[in-house]
Amino acid sequence: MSPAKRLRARMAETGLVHIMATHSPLSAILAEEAGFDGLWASGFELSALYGLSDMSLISMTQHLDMLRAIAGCATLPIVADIDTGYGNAINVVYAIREYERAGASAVVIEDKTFPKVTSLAAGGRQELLRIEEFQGKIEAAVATRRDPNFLVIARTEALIAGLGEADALQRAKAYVGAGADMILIHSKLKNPSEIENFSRAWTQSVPLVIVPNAYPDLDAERVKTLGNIRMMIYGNYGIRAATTCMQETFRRIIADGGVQNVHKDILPVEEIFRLQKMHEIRAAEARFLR
Ligand code: SPV
Ligand code: MG
Repeated sequence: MSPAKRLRARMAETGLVHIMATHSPLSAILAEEAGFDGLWASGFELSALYGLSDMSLISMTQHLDMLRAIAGCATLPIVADIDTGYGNAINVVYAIREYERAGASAVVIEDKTFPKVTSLAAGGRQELLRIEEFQGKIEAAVATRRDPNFLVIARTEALIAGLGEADALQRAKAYVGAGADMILIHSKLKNPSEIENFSRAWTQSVPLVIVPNAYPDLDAERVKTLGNIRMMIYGNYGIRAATTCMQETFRRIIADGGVQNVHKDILPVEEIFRLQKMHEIRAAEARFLR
C-alpha cells in the first residue's frame, strides 16, 4: 500500500490523524518513533533551520532535497507544505510532479500571493489570490498527480487576512469545486473560536485540516466534538522544542565554563548512535570489510 493510501486509510479508520512537523530526517525519525500518523514537511521549520524567515526565501529545490532525505529515513506519509506552489498554476504542475516523485503523499497549497509572509506574524502582509486563479492552481494539482490517493489540500488564509468567516467559507467551497480533497483552515487568534465556528458552519463533505499553533487549547478531544476535522498538523513544535533545548544547553555551557553539568541532562551519545542505525553499519562492516 502506498504511503498516500495508508494516510487515507488511517484517516478513515481513526477519524483524526496527527501529523508532526519535521525539519530534518532526525526529527522525522523521532516523530515516527513517538507514534504520529504522518509528517509535515513544514516551510516554517525548514526556514527556521536555515535561520531565515518563512517568507518564500527557501527554494523548492531546498525543500525537495530535505523532503527526499526525510522520505529516505522515515516510512510515515509526508504532507508537504508547498506554500503558494512556487508561482502560478504552471509552477504548480511542475511542483506536484516533483513532490510526488520525491515521496510526498499530500501537498498543502495556500491561497496567498507569492512571495508569502508567514501567517502568524503580527501585522504581516497577507494578500490573497483571486478565487478563480487559486482554483486554477488546485485544478492543476489534481490533474497532475499520478497516484489518485495523493491528497491535494487547499489552504485558505482568509481568516489570517482578516476577511472573516463568510469569505473563508466562500473560498473553501470554491476550492472544493476545483477538486480539493481537504480544506486547511488557519487562524492566528489566540483562542480557537474562529476555527470552531468555521467547522460548525462547514456543510461540505470534504473534511478539514487544522494547525493549532496559535490556539493550542484545541486538543484532539475537543476537535472530535466538532465533527468535520480529520487532520491535525502540529506546525512548529519540532523546531520550537529543539530550539528550547539547544538554547538552554548552550547558555548553561557558557555559564558553567564547560560541559561538566549539562552532559547529565541530555541524551547520551549511544542514543544518537541508535537513531543513526549504527548497528546496521557495524553488521555491514563485519560482513563486507576484509
Ligand atoms: C508551517 O509549519 O510552515 C505552516 C504552519 O505553514 S504556520 O507556520 O502556522 O503557518
Ligand atoms: Mg508553512
